[in-house]
This record gives sequence, C-alpha cells and structure tokens, in this order.
Amino acid sequence: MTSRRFKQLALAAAMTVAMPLAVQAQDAAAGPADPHRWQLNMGPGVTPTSQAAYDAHMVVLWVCVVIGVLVFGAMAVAIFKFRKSKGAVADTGFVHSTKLEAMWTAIPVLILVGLAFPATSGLMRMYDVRDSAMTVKVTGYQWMWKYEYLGEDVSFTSRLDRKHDELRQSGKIVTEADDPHYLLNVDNVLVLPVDTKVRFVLTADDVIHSWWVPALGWKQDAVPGIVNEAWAQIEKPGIYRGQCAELCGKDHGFMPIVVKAVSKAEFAQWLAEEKAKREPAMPAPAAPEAEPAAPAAAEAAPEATAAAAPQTAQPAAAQAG
Ligand SMILES: [Cu+2]
Repeated sequence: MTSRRFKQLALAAAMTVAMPLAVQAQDAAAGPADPHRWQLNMGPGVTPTSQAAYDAHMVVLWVCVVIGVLVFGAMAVAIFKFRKSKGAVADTGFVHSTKLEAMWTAIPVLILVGLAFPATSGLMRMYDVRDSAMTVKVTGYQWMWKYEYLGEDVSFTSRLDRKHDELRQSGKIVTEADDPHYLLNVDNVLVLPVDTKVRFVLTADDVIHSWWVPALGWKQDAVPGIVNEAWAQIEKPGIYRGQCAELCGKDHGFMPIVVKAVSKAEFAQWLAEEKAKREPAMPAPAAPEAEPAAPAAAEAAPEATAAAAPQTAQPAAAQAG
C-alpha cells in the first residue's frame, strides 16, 4: 500500500470517528440517547423499563454467543478432525441414544425458561401503571400528535417542524448540514419532568398510529376507540426523539415525536407558564374565526391553520368528529 493511499485511509477513518462527535458538539438539540454513526447495539435508554429491556437483550445475546461458539466449534472439530482423508470411517451403528435425546431436549427447555424470566419480569413492570404522579393523554391524528396534561388544563398539538416541511417539499437533497435532526423536530415538544412516573393514555382519532420513543423503552399503539396505557420514568434530562411506528397514511413518516425531559422545578415553571398563556385567552373570543375558507382548502393546508394558533387550534379531524 502506498503511503498516500494509507494517508487517505487514515484520514477517512479519523473523519468517521470525529464527524459524529463534531455534529454532536455543534448541535445543542442533540439528545443523550440519540443514535450515533457505527452504533452496533441498541441503546440502554433512559428509563428503568428501557434498562430492563436492554439487560434482557444482553443476556439473550450472550447466551446466543455461547451456544454459537459451542455448536460451530463442535461442527468444526467434527469436520476437520474426523475427515475422510485422515482415515475416519462413519459410525453406522450409532443411530439412537435415549440419553442424548433427553439431553438435547432438556437443555434448550431450561435455557428458554431461564431467558423467559428477565423478559417476563420486565414486561410485567412495563404494564404496571399504578402509583403514577401524572397522566398525559396522547392522541394520534393524520398526521400529528395531540398531548393533554390531564387535570392541568394544558393541551397542544405537536407536528413536524415547518422548516423541515418546507425542506422536504423543496425537492432538495437534504444533508446533515441542513439539519442534523431533519424530519425529527416538531413545533411543540412534549415537556416532562425527570424522576417522575408519568402515565400515558394513548388513543387515536382516525387510524391506528403508534407512539414510539426508543429511549423510553416501549412503543404503544394508538387505536381509535381504544385507550392503551404505558408509563415512563425518565432518569436523565434531555431531548428524546421518536416517530410514529404504525403505517398510518401518506405522511406517516412525517409525524415525529420530541420529548424534552427537564427537572421537576423547570417542569412546574413551564406548566405554570403554559396555564398562564391559556387563561387570558379564555374570556375573549380568541382567534377570530379565521377567514371562512372553504373546508377543502382548510383540509389541504392544515399546517397553516395550526401554525397560526398552535396553542388553541383543534385538529381538523376533531372538529369534524
Ligand atoms: Cu401515525
């Protein structure tokens, strides 16, 4: 290899390692659980249940590694040590062994039972929504989310960042330089406190959606007419991104989720500010009934109406229903 070629390769390798770090350093909106380049394993997430899922996954992985080494090792020994050219003769008398058959049935059963323990205990914990400190209702719409802080009188819709929407319709080939979180930012983020058991109730207004933030460790279907439950106790402040995970129509890929986890004090302050924003708007006939646009036009450009009054706008689908 010429030294020039070597230098090029070394530079490429250094860039591969340094680029994600550089992007992370510049990007204030990067989350602690964001995936990074060349990431091979799933992340441990930021909740006790995501950690439980990660631990169960690692146990299974190592059990599989041990089984793989043993099985392929035995095959290698059989193939190379007992090959015909070395004078090996097939044992035609050895056709049945009750002892061996009992062993190769019992051992896998024991392994599977052993693996079922961490998986089942993790699942049972995931479904236990008791003793939660607050509840957020999540409603899926084509194509955005609505969040309601139950009992707090705070609710808003959360849809794809307008800038990203423009970029995606511009026909331009979008690169990391345009936005490191292209199609993953929203106008209104879901703010949650850390170290608090937050219960989610999830439903949908039109078709089935699925609310999924990998760092929280679960994904839950949002089904019209059905209320599903889940919970999360976020341990680290930060921004956690996700997406709709159920094919829900043409803009399924454009309804991201952003969760911003903040300290309890910051959350209380944010909630108070949100309530204050809403209160004075109540007595006055807020948001003069926009120009009586034709219903078809309103449907075609729901972004425009929501952007004009993101805090008060009700999703078009809700008004219709
Ligand atoms: Cu969806």
